[in-house]
Amino acid sequence: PKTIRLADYRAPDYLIHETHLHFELYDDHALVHAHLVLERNPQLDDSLPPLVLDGVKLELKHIALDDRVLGAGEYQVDEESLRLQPEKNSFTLDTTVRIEPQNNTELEGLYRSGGMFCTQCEAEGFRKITYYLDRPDVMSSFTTTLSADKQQYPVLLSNGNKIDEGEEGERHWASWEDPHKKPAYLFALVAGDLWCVEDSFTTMSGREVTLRMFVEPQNADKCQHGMDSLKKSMRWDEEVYGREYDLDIFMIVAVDDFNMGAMENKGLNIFNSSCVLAKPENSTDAAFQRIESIVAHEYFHNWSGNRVTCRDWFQLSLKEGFTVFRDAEFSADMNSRTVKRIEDVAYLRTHQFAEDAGPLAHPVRPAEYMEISNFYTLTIYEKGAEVVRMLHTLLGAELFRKGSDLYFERHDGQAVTCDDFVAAMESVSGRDLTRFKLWYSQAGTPVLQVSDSYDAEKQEYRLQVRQNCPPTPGQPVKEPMVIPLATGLLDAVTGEEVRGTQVLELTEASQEFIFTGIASQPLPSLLRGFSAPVRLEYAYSREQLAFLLAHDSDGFNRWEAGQQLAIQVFSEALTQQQNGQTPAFDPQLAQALSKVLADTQLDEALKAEIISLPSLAYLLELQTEADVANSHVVREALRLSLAQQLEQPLREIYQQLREQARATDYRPEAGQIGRRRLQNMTLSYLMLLEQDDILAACIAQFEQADNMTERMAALANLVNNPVREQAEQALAAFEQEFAVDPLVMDQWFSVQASSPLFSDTAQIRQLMQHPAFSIKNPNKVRAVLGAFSQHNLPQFHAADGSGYALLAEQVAVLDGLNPQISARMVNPLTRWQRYQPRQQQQMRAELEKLQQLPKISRDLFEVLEKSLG
Ligand code: HT7
Ligand code: ZN
Repeated sequence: PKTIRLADYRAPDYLIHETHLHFELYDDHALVHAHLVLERNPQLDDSLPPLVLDGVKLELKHIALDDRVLGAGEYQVDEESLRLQPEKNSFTLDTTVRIEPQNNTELEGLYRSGGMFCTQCEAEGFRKITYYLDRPDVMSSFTTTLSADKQQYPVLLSNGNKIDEGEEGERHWASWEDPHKKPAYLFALVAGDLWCVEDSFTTMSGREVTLRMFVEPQNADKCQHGMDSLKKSMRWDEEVYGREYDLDIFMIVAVDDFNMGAMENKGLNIFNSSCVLAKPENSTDAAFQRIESIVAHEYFHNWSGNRVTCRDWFQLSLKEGFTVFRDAEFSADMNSRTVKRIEDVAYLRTHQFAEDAGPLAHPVRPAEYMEISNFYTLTIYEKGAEVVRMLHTLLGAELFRKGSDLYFERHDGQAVTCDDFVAAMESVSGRDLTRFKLWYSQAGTPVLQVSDSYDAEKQEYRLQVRQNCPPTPGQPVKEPMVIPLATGLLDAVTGEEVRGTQVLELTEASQEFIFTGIASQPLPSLLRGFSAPVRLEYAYSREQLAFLLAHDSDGFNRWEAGQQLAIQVFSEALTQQQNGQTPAFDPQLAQALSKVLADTQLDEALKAEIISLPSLAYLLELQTEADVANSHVVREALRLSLAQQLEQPLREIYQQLREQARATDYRPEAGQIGRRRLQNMTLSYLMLLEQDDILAACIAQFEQADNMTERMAALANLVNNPVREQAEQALAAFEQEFAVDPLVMDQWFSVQASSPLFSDTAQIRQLMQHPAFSIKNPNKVRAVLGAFSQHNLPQFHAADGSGYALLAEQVAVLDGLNPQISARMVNPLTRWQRYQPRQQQQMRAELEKLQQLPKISRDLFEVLEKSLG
């Protein structure tokens, strides 16, 4: 496979002004007729180079240039393209291709999911539908006609507005017109026997927009939350960004087989059913919140992605980073801002920092790739969002909004770059952001080393800050970045704030900041709200961390202080365990947490976050050589020790919250979600005590709760309990009740696969034999293999290497079916250098075996090559 480089970007030789498509859909094939109106790109010279259209797995049936059918010698077709020689500046091209959606297991292009036809064109799926200039800077108007069997496919959808429809015997057809020019990756069609839920939205200028959700009939009762989320998103984008929806209809379709979460096709969003369907009895709070944020994310793309799109795929974070920032702010406004930030930062630090420190590290704007599907990464999405957040912090909310208004105004209808986005921010602020843009081109997570000194005589407090960024593949040396360091100062005795949050701007490798008029040695609260995606090093003592946990006015930093305290206590015990001693835990942690539990000012959601220990994955990420087995043992021992020391308050809180839950009708709103989270967190601690009354309470919660959040938490606790029998009984009851619902069965799979006590590799193999499992369905693969390799770390890293072998063997199978998924699933093996020598060897061996696959995909090839070096 060849490497594509940003430096090689060239404007397209030809433009496509109009695209007229006609799809004839049949059970065993589809015919795609395309009529394209093309022109030599007027911005280039007036030569007529060959027209090279992208096309993959297409059987060409007909081709005509300006209505003249071409003879065999007049065009060339290979595995990836169709080449011909135009004779005029402006011309039309007609093609007909035959494709087989029913055999498309890659879920890219036109494929079948259950009984319906659907499409996924981002990034380069359109070329699997018809010959085209499949690149985002070619924007065209589209009309689409679909014809299919009337009974089997009563619903026929595409982008834009329906302009005509009709019937012909057993078949019918519908024509759609999209008034907005768009790149091919935003094209979509759907045909199926679908139930429609309808609502409407009045935009800020008073236009009425029809909202429709299309789902399989059995899911008709799971649409309300998605629809509510959509309306909230539409209102929020008007209020916060001044963005109004621009078509008369907005449609969402739920499909069961989907490689990612959802897709923002113009006017016709297609969703993985797990990311849009929910009802309280079947879906957890986490699912409700995920749906709210994904519906918002896809809707927000209508401006940040669709109206203003990317010039090329190197600019992917232009739309994804900005849109993740927008959806995070939306979720923060709809729920608890602090908790949302905590969740996002925990995720970023565990997973994106790991990516940025490994062999697959790449900048937010990569300079090269082999397979673009591999670049839908945490760096592009989550770090990209942090980069936008830093701009927001540096400019302030008002200027940032002006910058975003200018960006949309300047570039409406265009395909642009990350530089254009930053340029708009420069224009409105008058700032030179050249150095800031290093965030787009330099990979790796910067480390901030902070030290301080206090001069009582001068009443001066000084912060010394050094920054450095470790080498990453292809980037051995880094330049200093612009880093906003939000800082507050606390009185070290009373805990009162002596300096409110101030954003210190780092621009040099080493800098000093002086605070004057400080009456006594303060305690710094650094990187408030996680104002930059960096690793912060400051030598806090445990007492200081406990103090910050009790007093910091910044909720995020209170949580962070608790996490850092827990990390210190854990690390000390881990060293003891590694040296053959019994780990002992500093009681300061339990003392600090007991104060948190007793604090009547703190809300339940934040309490739940604060008493949660850092995940095993994060604790491993912090180690130079990850010691999975000992870390798991010590973390579990620490959890038990906390449960023992905090038993009384934990019991009281659990009982009170469970009572409250029983007395209240379930609603997925922030207050209730926080209370349930704390309730379930206290239960998981208490279950470690292995006491009969607690077990009975857990079983009662499982059996009696009217919502999936409480049921699933109880089930997870039973599955993670040493007595297998109870777990099996609960799992059997659950399976019987929910066997018909694939989304609930995904949770059933995942709760088992994630549990180190319940599932070793033999159990995982058994799960894969279950009739509800299918290797062709990405949700099932994620629920079993994803959960096993990412959440069940002790078993995945089993000493005999069986976890690695199982994953690699399944990746090989997947690669023949769905390369996007195989390249994602292999990820846990790719950071083999992080582990102990024996594990390194075992992981490497599996990766090397995969490299020998006779028909390896480009997706998997690229990941393996980067990982093995
Ligand atoms: N923009 C969408 C990306 C996407 C995707 C990419 C590659 C393969 C399959 C895909 N499905 C959706 C989703 C988003 O970020 O909103
Ligand atoms: Zn997106």
